[in-house]
Amino acid sequence: MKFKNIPKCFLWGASSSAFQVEGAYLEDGKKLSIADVNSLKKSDIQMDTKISSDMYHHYEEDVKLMKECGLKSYRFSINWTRIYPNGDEEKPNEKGLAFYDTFINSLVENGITPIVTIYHFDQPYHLIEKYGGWTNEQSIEDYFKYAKCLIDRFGDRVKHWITINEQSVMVFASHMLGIDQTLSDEEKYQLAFKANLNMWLAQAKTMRYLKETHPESLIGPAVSYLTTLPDSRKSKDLSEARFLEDFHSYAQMDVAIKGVIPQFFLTELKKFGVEYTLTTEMKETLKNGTANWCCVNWYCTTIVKCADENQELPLFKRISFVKDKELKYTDWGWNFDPKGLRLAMREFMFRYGNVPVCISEIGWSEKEEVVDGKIHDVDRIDYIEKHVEQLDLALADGVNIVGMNLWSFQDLLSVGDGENKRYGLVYVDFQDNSRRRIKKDSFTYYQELIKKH
Ligand code: BGP
Repeated sequence: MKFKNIPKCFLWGASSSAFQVEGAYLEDGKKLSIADVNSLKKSDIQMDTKISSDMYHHYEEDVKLMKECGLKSYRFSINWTRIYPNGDEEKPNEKGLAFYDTFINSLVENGITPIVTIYHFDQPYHLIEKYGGWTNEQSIEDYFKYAKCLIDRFGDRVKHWITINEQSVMVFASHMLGIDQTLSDEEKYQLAFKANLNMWLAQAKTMRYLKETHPESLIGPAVSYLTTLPDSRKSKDLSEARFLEDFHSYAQMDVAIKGVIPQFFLTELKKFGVEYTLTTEMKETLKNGTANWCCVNWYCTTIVKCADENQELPLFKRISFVKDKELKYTDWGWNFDPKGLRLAMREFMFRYGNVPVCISEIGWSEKEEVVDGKIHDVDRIDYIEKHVEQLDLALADGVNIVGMNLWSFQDLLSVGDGENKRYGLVYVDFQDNSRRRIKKDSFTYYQELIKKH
């Protein structure tokens, strides 16, 4: 299939994050992150971060495969604990920086644009033990020191930056921030939303710094973009569906792009028992450090109905989630609903005009087996094709979409579901110590798609 509206400069890419793909979890000075700690708690039931896809030792082979596939971009994250193993050191770990230097160079040499996520769920665990991680304002400085170090070191070659991956996901799944899960819901929300504000401030400082030092570069968050549909035509369902999008996704984009926390967010926050005291300095930090592009992670649509009309309740007590029997779902409950993507893209344009938007994650998960040396992932191919079709239509609608990075390039460790939930264009044999790679049928499909465009 050839699509008409996709520009030649489109970043056809793929995506991953450090703790999900690298392995080498204590090598070359690296220490534990909260993502490692949470994964190690499940080591008896599923794969953990110790080896995962072992990209740390396979990156040359992987870059070769990326080049063969024709990728124009590769979105990956830097493992915070390779650079600042404890998070509070004065000087970075040179071995960690050297690893990413080599990796970034090999991407650039092969004509692949690096898209770098500064922080993807992996704050150094030491900072959580020491002062409660993001719930403490000191995190703002520790993150900024780390982000600045990356920008200073790699900014000559990296022109596409992502500050924080899926902040609102971490706030609601607050074990990802290291928040004690035995606390009451109210206590957890207090801490998680405090962390939310600290992350916004840290991000704003970083965006300002990048724009001042590298004005030609792009920087913004990767927002978990929920396209939420109402279960019925009733206005109570529609308004709660909209509200979930606003609260979960657009509040994050508003703060990053407009530099202001929207009032609807602050009003809703009170229902969680949380109130922000915003100083003039904080407001200025947000206003002076805004994004000049926005990345979004988009997988499927979400369907909700109003469960309780009492508007005094916090959002998650007012809604319930619904499954549409007519849609296809993965084994993990994520639907196949490509038209939702065009809706999302158009809505982005109506809110933020011509700000460039990049899909930083999109993908289809399956349990897969090798049969006669091959993996026939027909559903993934169908998923890619139908979603690119919708992107093409969104481009025709005028949305400034600059790229699409499939989650994921090679199979990796799923955040919640271990190794059986595979997303890759490249199969990784997790039973085999050498982590053998095999190209799936979707690899060839994507390769041809890129070539045609
Ligand atoms: C996003 C995360 C990724 C990735 C993906 C799939 O929320 O940014 O890190 O894991 O979702 O989710 P899962 O791994 O739970 O299948």
